[in-house]
Amino acid sequence: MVFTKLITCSGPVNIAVIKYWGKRNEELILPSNSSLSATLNQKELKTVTSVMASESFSEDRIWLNKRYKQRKGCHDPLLNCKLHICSQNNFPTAAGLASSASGYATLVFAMGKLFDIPVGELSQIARLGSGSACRSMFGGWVKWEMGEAEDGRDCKAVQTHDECHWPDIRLLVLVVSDTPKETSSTSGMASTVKTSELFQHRVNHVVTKRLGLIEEAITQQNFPVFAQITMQESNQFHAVCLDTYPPIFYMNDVSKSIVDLVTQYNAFSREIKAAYTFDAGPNAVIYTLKESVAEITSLLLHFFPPSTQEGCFLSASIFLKGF
Ligand code: 2P0
Repeated sequence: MVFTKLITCSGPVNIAVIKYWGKRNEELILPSNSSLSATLNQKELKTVTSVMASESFSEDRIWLNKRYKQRKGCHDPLLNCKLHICSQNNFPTAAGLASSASGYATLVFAMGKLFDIPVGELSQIARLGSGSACRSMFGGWVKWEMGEAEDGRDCKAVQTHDECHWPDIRLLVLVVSDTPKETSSTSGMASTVKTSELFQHRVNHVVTKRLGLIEEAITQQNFPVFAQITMQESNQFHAVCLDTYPPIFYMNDVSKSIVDLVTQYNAFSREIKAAYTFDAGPNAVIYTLKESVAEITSLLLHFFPPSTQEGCFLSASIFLKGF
């Protein structure tokens, strides 16, 4: 009889409010600073991955969004099997929407099930695929602690607050462009570490302070404080990219218009009711509260009507359960 086993899993995207950018060890994927994110629910954005192990396969194969990718083998010595992996995102891949996080997290989770790896070890394995993937292994609010050990044993993701903690928080995802970015996160952050002085200032004097403040704001469900830090973090991350030599630009003119719109909305409201954040791409994520979703959505639709292709509203409502 030929041994065959198939596992299919889906996994979530996470959106950082304290950004990971820069590694102190590229091989072990040890970050230069700790980071913090929220894991989205899987109603709108997710990766679905199937892994099939079979003695009848002659080689390992992987398909990403229906395209066959040439890969080196990942032969498992325990089973005399080759693997066929099929992974699909229901959102733009490599456009700064954390596709590598959900992609690797889901793959590692599926492999873990296939080979009976204890769940507790999976986050650290996911990190080796893509740093931010370790945060997608948990639901709710997740901190990736940079740790101090050289071998990375204390570098791990932990849930700080569960998915029920702040029921009124919402995310709006605005797809500004679905074309893959020009500079990958991996090469971009390596270049930043080598060349940016602002990056040194950030990791030595800024991130730890902000991490403490935002964790407290989340605990207290203090949206204005949470939102201000979120926007300052996004701004500093992109400033660090600009301070990299040669500079890296992830935001475009539409992204900047979204920053303006949120800034004016908050000024007009006389309180901070929305926070933008941008990752390694032009697409925007807006954190807000349930009570403001309708107002912000109508503003966004007015200024960025979907028909013009310049920013389109994609999803609301945050997360729950990692898997
Ligand atoms: C984050 N980003 O914290 C930050 C903000 C992008 C900007 O994590 O080299 O794709 O595979 O570890 O995980 C993107 O980094 O990079 C990222 P690698 P990864 O979400």
